[in-house]
Amino acid sequence: MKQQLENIRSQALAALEQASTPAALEELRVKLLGKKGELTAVLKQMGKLSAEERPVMGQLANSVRAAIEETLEKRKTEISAAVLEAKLESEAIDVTIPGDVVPLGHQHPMNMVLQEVKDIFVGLGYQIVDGPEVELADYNFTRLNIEEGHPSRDRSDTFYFTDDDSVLLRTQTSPMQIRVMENAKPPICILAPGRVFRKDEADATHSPMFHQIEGLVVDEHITMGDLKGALITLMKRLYGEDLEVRFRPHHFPFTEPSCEMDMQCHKCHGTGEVGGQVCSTCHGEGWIELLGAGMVHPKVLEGCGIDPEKYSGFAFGLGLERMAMGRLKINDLRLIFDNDTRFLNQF
Ligand code: 2U9
Repeated sequence: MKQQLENIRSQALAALEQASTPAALEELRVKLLGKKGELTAVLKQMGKLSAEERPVMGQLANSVRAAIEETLEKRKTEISAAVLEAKLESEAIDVTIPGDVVPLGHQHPMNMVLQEVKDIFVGLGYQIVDGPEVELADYNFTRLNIEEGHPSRDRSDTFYFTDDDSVLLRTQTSPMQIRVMENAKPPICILAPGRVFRKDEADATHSPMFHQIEGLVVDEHITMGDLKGALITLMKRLYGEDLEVRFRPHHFPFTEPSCEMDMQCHKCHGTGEVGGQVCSTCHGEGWIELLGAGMVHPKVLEGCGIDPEKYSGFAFGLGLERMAMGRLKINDLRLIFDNDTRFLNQF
């Protein structure tokens, strides 16, 4: 029995030293110390021993069990340290590896130009106003001195909601200025940017929805000189101080007198030709149309309860898409609405 116990001890210690996983250790513990284990099997034979041998073998058996338990504990600690070490090794993060680049978006080019124009006017003391896109024909046409039967009221040009043509998608942002004039006393100094809608087929220069920016200034002693000052300031800030502009007489029902403002063509510098050919940018005109403007018609002021004998005002309107096309050198309006990132990423 002594030999048996010694064999168990030496084989057990060797096996424990070789075990390399927690599962292998547990298997050995059951095999060596469990109820059906090798040591238990030997102890069961103790009864057969003489009274002198029993305590000696008992002591030996205990020391074998203690040696096995001690080695088991030692290996447990060693193996869990090795497992942790391997885990740390495999999960180590190399903080020097460059990160994945997340593509960042940016403002739509239309918004960039809108923001530029708004910033310029806020700097000049204008308030930005916003209003409904579904409007009354009264505000969109009548109050702006656009009489019944005027071509811009035509059903082929305007999106109406009602059979009596009284509710529509606004064709200009001007109804917003009427709403302000009805409710506020001069001085009025506002900028009304927004979406407008006209029944246009989409092509390189037309879209059924586009953006306008309109401005309105009403006070005592406002003159055409104030109008020119504001618009020349806007254009020089947008296009640079060297810009040459001109004002041409025009007609709008809501302003009197009315004018259009052109800038000198940046391609041909006003000559209308480049290298003996007709300039492709201004089609030989030498000038590029920028916006319309004028002194607010006395009838329009009066209709909003503002005395035209005491007050005068100027107004202007420009198409934002047209402005952005010139500013960003885009030749097809549809590019602005397509939202193709290959186009948008160029800005
Ligand atoms: C009120 C009184 C007058 C706004 C004006 C224009 C001239 C003009 C066009 C520019 C290009 C429309 O988008 S476009 O097609 N607009 O030429 N707009 S004066 O005049 C107003 C506005 C409101 C109460």
